[in-house]
Amino acid sequence: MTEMTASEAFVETLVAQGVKNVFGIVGSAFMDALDLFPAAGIRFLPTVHEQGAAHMADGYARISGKHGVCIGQNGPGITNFVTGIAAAYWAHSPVVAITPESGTLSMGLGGFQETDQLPVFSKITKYQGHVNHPRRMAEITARCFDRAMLDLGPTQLNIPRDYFYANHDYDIPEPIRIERGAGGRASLTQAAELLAQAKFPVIVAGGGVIAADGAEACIALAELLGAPVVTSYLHNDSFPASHPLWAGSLGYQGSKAGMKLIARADVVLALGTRLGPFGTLPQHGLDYWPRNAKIIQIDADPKMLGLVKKISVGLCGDAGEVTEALTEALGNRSLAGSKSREQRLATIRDEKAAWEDELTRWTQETDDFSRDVGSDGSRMHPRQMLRELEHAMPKDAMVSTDIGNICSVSNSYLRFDRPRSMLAAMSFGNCGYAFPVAIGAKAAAPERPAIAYAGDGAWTMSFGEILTALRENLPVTAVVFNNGQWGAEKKNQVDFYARRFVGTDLKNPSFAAIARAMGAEGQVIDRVSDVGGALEAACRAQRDGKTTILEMMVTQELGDPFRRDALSKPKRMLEKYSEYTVA
Ligand SMILES: Cc1ncc(C[n+]2csc(CCOP(=O)(O)OP(=O)(O)O)c2C)c(N)n1
Ligand SMILES: [Mg+2]
Repeated sequence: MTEMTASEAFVETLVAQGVKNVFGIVGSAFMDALDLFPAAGIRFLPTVHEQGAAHMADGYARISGKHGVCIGQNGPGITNFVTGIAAAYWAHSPVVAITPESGTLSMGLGGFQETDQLPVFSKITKYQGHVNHPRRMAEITARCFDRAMLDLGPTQLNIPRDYFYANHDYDIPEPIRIERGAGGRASLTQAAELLAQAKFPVIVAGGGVIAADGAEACIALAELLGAPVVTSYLHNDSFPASHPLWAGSLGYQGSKAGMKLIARADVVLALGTRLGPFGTLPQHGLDYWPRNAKIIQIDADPKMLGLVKKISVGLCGDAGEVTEALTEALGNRSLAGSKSREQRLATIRDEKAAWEDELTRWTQETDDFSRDVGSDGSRMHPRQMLRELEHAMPKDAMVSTDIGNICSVSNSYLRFDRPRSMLAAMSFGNCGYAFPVAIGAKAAAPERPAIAYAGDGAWTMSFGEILTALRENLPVTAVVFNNGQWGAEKKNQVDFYARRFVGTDLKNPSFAAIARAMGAEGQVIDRVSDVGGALEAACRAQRDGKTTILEMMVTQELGDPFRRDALSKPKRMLEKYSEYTVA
């Protein structure tokens, strides 16, 4: 035990947990601790908005595999975190949100910047630590960091602001990191048995493979089985796209090849994925989920096992270690799928070739609305632009994607060879996600190009963070799809509301000019032939510290909608609304 102030105990615990970067906006509530950050070797990265800080912490965590940390002023600074923390929750990011609170002596009196901060985060955190006595500062701080890693998700560290000022004897806890292990023995044997009997095994590689650094193990097992590997929704980086067994991603705007292959599976090995409902919905008119297949599911969180899809065997463990154990267990068994291995490899090749061919020919959308609005010759067809971006993408790029129609269509064109490369808004699906996340990613890996894809609507929610990229020397590239509309939502009005557009048209300024005015590089691109070169140049410019906004002028055509499953044809009962149906 050493006598120190609570601020010192807090900062020393951060140091013990390996914290090097903290995102946030300055506030009196934690200034006594903030004052020590430089001496403790912790960089404070001021952002434009606390939502941006939470997203940056998320991007930082997902790229580095370490904690992402954000902090803000009690009350409004903390409520500004909410969307970012909710997104991190569904991305399984070990983010620690440090939330200084009103002082204990005024709490409940409705003083200044007061709100009850624990209920706000209760459903979007894995653990909430409340420092209920200054003497517990180090203990509870450490627990929030330990639990974020243990449960892989955000935790909240709530600290009454007056508690920074005490002094006591403190022990700074060592971080607790547990080995998750390879799951139960009996279940492993059962799983190995099912895989050995499988005639057409298919692997779904999810975020758990990335979190466990289990990509190599996944490749080894896939090769042993001769099994195609599909990646789970928006985890396109969980299996290398250049590998012959890669079959692309499931879910919205995913790979038809992957969907057709998994439809044929008799055994599915779901590795580190909760098989989320949105990520397994029918797509491209394909209801591909193999209802009669045996499903083996592996997840670090036992509560995910069998939650969404019916399973035959559930294994709670580390996706990498379970996979290694399965490979070992299968090493000395004969595999029923061996006989058809060559045939299966040929099927994988054929399905992939057919899908690539279809993507190459799919240069524009062909529904009536897209035909009506897609012929503006001064603008690019989104799919052609996305294909060019794909071809020009640097090998080591980190790409974050927002929520929107074009960002979603990009799913088919985003391929990666290394894990920790794709950062999408995942199942929380908030607009305004991608750009701050790319800045956080850059802080974690300054040597890699960081690229954000964002629609124009989402961009206007987030472009203020250009200032953070510039001020903190975290150069990134934003690719902004300027189609003058909240396209993804407009698509619903096209399909269900007879093109009655309410609130979906956007009148835009020049985003490139705004970027330049803010001190970044800004470029307008309206020819497909310029796309690849512009992306390459912008990524190169990151090495010279330059942040570039590429404003892509695209037509208003729209790909398939997000939620065909969730909308119904409008029904009207009142006479005055009788015309408000589908034409
Ligand atoms: C914070 C937030 N607000 C609203 C929505 C609903 N929403 C989903 S997609 C979308 C439109 C996105 O438009 P844009 O960013 O311009 O991309 P586009 O669809 O035009 O490609 C909206 C408003 C959301 N997902 N998140
Ligand atoms: Mg748009």
